[in-house]
Amino acid sequence: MHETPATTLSRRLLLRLAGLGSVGAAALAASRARGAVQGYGGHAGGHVDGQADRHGGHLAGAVGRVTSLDPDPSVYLRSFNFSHLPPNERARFYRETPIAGPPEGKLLREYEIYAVDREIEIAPGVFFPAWTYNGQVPGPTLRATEGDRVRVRFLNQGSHPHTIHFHGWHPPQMDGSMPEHQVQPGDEFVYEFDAEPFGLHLYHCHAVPLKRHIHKGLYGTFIVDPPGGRPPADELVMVMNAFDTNFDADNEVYAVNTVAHHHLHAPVEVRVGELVRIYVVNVTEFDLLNSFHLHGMFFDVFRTGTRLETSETTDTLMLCQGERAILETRFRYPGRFMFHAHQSEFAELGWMGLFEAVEVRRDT
Ligand SMILES: [Cu+2]
Repeated sequence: MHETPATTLSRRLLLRLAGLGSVGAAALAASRARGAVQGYGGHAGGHVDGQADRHGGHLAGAVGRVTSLDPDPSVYLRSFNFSHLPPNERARFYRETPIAGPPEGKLLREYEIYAVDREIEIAPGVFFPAWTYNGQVPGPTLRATEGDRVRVRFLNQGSHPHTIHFHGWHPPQMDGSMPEHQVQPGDEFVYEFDAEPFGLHLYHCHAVPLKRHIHKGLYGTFIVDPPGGRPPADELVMVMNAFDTNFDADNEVYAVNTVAHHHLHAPVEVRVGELVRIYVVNVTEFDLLNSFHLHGMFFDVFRTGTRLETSETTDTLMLCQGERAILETRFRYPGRFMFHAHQSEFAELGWMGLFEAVEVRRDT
């Protein structure tokens, strides 16, 4: 890779001193942009807005909070098939209809996904000119059961040609990858296929240049549940992503679910003893690898989610771009547990958060 002390320094300087180089950042008060993403390794002072001290200086992470949480990463975490929307609004984007058997129980799942250019705030004061599915990065999490029929009406309301390329079995004309598959601005296309195999998949734009179209924000999670489902659990979606704010083919901001250090400020609340299932997808562009490390405990790994038996029990998982894995664990102790990329640089640049495990009183 091209990582040298000089480039590392320039990335830090970009973040800490130069207003982060993003479109829109120039409009920010310099004092707010300065030091927006700080390392967690010893910076105790210099908070610019006075609200970042709650977790102690060594854990400050990003200073301040983003001004708009739309969608809120804490909501995105547990939203499946637009479940965060009120029913009448949800029906615009997602409908399910039983398919006559045999076999019984299959559903036709219909989605409306649109591409739209939208500026998003990825760290306090750091705005990124994203290309999005349905105005959000990552795009909405789609979820079906193996054997269901999936029909996605895709409308390109963006300024460039886009597609949706799904991972999973499908005929070639549904692949969204070839020149003839490009959906021009103002046009639409309907993707239709059976949901298989069960597992944790993703979808993303496959227009060229591919790295630019993915990194701009056109990706999301596609979960296919096994026919019998998985054991009940508290389920979370975490997409490891990053942003090249100055378009030098190197990332300045890292996160899960877009907003740097969001879960340092808003820890992910989980219950002691309850099964927690994390759907981890790596879409990070420009870096060969990303990773997920959880403190104080271990988790079972189901790579690509295509088997029901764990293949590995560890506390650190490494994923290439496009790779994903389902993690399962139970918090044994109450309290705060850090999770982050084990690439320290990614952690310092935003990819770090906290779980807060709480005891739940069970009245018997
Ligand atoms: Cu695209």
